[in-house]
Amino acid sequence: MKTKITELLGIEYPIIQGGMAWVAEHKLAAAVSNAGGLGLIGAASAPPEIVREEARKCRELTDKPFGVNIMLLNPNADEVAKMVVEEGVKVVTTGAGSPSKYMSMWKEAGVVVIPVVASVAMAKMMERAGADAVVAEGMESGGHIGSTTTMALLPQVVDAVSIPVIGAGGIGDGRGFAAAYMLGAEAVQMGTRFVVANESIVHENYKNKVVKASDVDSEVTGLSTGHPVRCLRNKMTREYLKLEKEGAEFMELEKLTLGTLRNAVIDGDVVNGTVMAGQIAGLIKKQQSCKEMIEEIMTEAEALLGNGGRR
Ligand code: TUI
Repeated sequence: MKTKITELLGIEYPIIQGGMAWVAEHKLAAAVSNAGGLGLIGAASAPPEIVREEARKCRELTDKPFGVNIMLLNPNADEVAKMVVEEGVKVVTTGAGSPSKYMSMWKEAGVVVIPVVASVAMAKMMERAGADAVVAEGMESGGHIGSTTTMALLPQVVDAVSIPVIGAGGIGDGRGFAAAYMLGAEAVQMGTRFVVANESIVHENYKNKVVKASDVDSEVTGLSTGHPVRCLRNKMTREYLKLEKEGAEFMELEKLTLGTLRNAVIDGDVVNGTVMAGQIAGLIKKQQSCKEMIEEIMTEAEALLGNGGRR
């Protein structure tokens, strides 16, 4: 399936893997790229040298294009932004803020820049700043989110900008792909489905929690602090939401979440840890290779789209 995004990125299928903190390391990114999608390394809060190593290891595992996601709340974001240029990374996506100040450096280096946005205003700003495409991410997504759903956000962003738009948030299978395509997306980005991939290094406890989740098992913490984060309900979210309701201070809430994504992803603490996942977790029932996932999604989507988008 050819779209503006497969052409722009030189990839086979219009499927991008989200740049998830701790989860999106080189093995997952390389597996997605080798399967014909675009794999991303999530720089999250890692120091630049670690991200550099990850990019180098990814290049050893694939000769296909891959990218790096830069989380703009990262205090090391400036250094990571320079590092991607030094390493010749071809694609950069950004999250949780505006990458405007890096844009000229990246464009001069020939990097394809794809900011993740959660609003029409931000999408327009990114187009003006020179972005090659944007990911319109709805609040169904796991992790740090905006406040508009994918169904409402995606077509409004598509109408507001001339650059290609990638849909994200709540997409987990071929039906979701086809729906996003119908709303004008040139590709989709998925996170939660890839969390449970065979090639994902995520702890088995975390994968099991995603596979067992139902449609109503996620919560949004941090609405009061300005950093809303969607994750699966557990002891941590119950305590967090209770404290938040009681009007707890920012620092008291921070104590509950600091370092706890790592505890969940790496150590498998799904009780006190932060188990970031999207609302689509309820749809994700099996662990497969990235190749199987991508082929299954594309086969289903192409059948639906070839049939006027009806099941
Ligand atoms: O960035 C994400 N998802 C993330 S980042 C992350 S790490 C983290 N952990 C705890 C607290 C905060 C972050 C986990 N998941 N998705 C992309 C995304 N970007 N979603 C929403 C946005 C966004 C929000 C505001 C993009 C731009 C924006 O602009 C605000 C501004 O600067 O004007």
